Amino acid sequence: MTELRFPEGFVWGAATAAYQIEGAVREDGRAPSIWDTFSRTPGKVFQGHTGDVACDHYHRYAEDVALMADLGLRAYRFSVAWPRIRPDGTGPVNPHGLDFYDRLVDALLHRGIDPIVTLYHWDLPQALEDRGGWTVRETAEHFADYALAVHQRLGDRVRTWTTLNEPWCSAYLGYGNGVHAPGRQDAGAAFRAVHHLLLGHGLAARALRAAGAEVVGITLNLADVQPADAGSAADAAAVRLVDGLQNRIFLDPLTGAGYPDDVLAHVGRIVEPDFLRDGDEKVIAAPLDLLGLNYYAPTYVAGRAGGVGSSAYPGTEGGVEFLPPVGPLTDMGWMIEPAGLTRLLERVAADYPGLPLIITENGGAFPDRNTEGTGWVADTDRVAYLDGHLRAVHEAIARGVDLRGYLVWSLLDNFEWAEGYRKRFGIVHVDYLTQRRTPKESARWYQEVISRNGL
Ligand code: PNW
Repeated sequence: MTELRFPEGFVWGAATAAYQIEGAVREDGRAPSIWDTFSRTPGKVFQGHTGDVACDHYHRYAEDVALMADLGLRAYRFSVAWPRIRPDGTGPVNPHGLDFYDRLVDALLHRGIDPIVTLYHWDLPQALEDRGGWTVRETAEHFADYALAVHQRLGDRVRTWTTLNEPWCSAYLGYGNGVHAPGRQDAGAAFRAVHHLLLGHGLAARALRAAGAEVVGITLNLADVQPADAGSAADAAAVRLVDGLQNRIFLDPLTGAGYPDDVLAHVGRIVEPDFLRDGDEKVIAAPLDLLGLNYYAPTYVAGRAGGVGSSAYPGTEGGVEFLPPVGPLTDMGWMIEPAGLTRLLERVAADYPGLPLIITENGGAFPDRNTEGTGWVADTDRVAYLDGHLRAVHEAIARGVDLRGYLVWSLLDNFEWAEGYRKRFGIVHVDYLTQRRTPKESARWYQEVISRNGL
């Protein structure tokens, strides 16, 4: 294969999220989040798994940072647990919660690893959910207050701040179909949540900027939506609807264009949009320095009367058919299609020009082999997945997309939300009985990619 080199200064890193790795859910003043509550609710998470211990990263962060340094990571994306910082959501800031991230940031900087902070990766304080969660406006205001508290402590050392991770998941899976915490099943609530998440982003972005944050961004899980039949008008209409619900509903208001008319009309058929207020769109359009994209798999749809639709896309029932994924698939049952990443990057760059992009998550769940005794974890499938997607990334850059970096999901095997620990995304294997970390073949491969700045 021809050698592919990446641009000078391309950011190579890995990503994680607080609830998925930290454990220590009752330590140093942390209060429950919606994921503590949800994971304790029978039937919600595979075999009742919880994040109580997870990778015990809260206690083993120093070892984990050493591992990152060994792999040569230039950047590490982690999330701050809101319930550690403001345990009851509205009361005083908990300095002990901030202490942990203080230590983590220092450890990263000591190793020359650039910290990329995510302020919200789904662990809303339960106390705020009890007051209505993301369906109420106050949560957006509390989020901005919390963001500022974190910035006050870490802002002298952290350059890059992202507000939300994947608000699509928080809103549609958390409030729409209930597959994620808080497990509500109400399409109207999902759209309320979309708006308040965006508003929270805007308020926090403004506050962070005013406090001197250098780079302010957000991470979205945009979809590469493709028609079953490229010549079909019905399929094109289905693509437009799903694209509206997953991509344009976030991208358009974030970039100053406001909510698209077709999306507003669709939402208006499901819920009275009394939560939209004058001036909100201006807040949401706070200047962005960076847009993080998470990409795993493409979405193929057809427009079909009576199509079953998807509970994850309110209002698609009866008109849209989501095509079953076709192989090869990951352990999540997600299609492996690197070309979708190139298409997505080119589309975002074309329709929302001038916005620097970074891949904040990409990776695959695969079963590991040969973990016994040898100290070697063979994950050839993951190496192939990452290699294919990095080639796709390189192609997008070659076509002119302003892509600044790539963060693999994930550094460690971890708590994969409703799937619990049975799905492994890590480039480093975690033995949950001993908490032993073993870099997989993919970690060694990635180390090589980073050191050569290329494939
Ligand atoms: C993302 N979907 O979640 C999250 O940001 C990570 O925390 C997670 O571990 C990773 O991707 C792998 O799942 C998603 O149903 C969860 O489309 C579900 C979906 C997409 C992303």
